[in-house]
Amino acid sequence: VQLKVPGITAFTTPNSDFYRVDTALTVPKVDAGTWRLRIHGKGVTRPRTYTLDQLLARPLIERDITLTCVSNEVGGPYIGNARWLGVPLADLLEEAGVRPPSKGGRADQLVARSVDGMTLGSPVEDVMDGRDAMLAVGMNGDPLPFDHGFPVRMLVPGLYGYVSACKWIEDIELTTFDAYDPYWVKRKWARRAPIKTQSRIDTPKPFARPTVGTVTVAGVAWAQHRGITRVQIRVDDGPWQDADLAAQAGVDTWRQWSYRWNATPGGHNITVRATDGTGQTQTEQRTRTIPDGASGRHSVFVTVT
Ligand SMILES: Nc1nc2c(c(=O)[nH]1)N[C@H]1C(S)=C(S)[C@@H](COP(=O)(O)O)O[C@H]1N2
Ligand SMILES: [Mo]
Repeated sequence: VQLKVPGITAFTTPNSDFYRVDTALTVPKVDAGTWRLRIHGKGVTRPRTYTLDQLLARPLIERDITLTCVSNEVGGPYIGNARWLGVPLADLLEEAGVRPPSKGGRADQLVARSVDGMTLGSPVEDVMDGRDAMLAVGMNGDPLPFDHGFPVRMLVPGLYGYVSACKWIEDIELTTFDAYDPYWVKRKWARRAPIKTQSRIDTPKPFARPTVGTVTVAGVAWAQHRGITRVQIRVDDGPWQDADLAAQAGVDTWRQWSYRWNATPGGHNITVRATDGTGQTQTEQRTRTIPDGASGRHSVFVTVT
């Protein structure tokens, strides 16, 4: 999964480098001993409250999942990939008596609340459709860092962070999209926000001055929960050329790619596009990040000397 190309983003993002996006002016320092998680609401026949020890005593899964912020611009840095250890969330919901809408459940929105009052809403259907939605307690072999939600955060592969990745979580309420708008939805962001297919050129950097000959163009592409099946590169107005893909870790992670370019003298624009596991190619249409994530293609301008 890791190509040996200088300048490419590491497949696994170290915890110390992992982007941080939240509204917390001071990071909550939750006492793990007194922390509780409550699950309640519409269609919950057996409301439950868990301690951290009770969660840790359950079977845990460990998965590579790439997290992305909806506010990430095309080519931007608000994306990271980690190996998360956690409790499967669908199991907890099933124990509480929750059924997804497709099986007659009355709640279509799961609202997660944090100790600092943030609210995030995810589709119950997505959380229970078999993907690795989890309550994460570990990140890259360490306990969850304070910055990333200690002691427990939620993760749902395929959804932007603001509709899935509640840090410092303490409450899960089953409700409907009609009945409740969480924090960012009240501020005009979309109710539902699956991650858009995207790709980024990590090397060469914008305005680099590589020398004539073979230049390795490389980067990452992501379409969480659909996977990446193809990445293509275009130089100036030339034809799209297939890049080489690194092995795919899974459909929920980004995928590295590289392309050996025979660089000729002068200024050149290099553009990337990715195709996801459903066969859809990333759109050329540029949109802003609000309301449901930026689309469009990343390109870099370089001068070959
Ligand atoms: N409690 C809380 N959880 C939160 C947020 C927040 O502001 N408060 N921000 C969300 C957003 S917008 C994103 S993109 C992810 C970022 O997670 P990270 O900071 O661990 O990268 O956390 C989500 N969970
Ligand atoms: Mo975000």
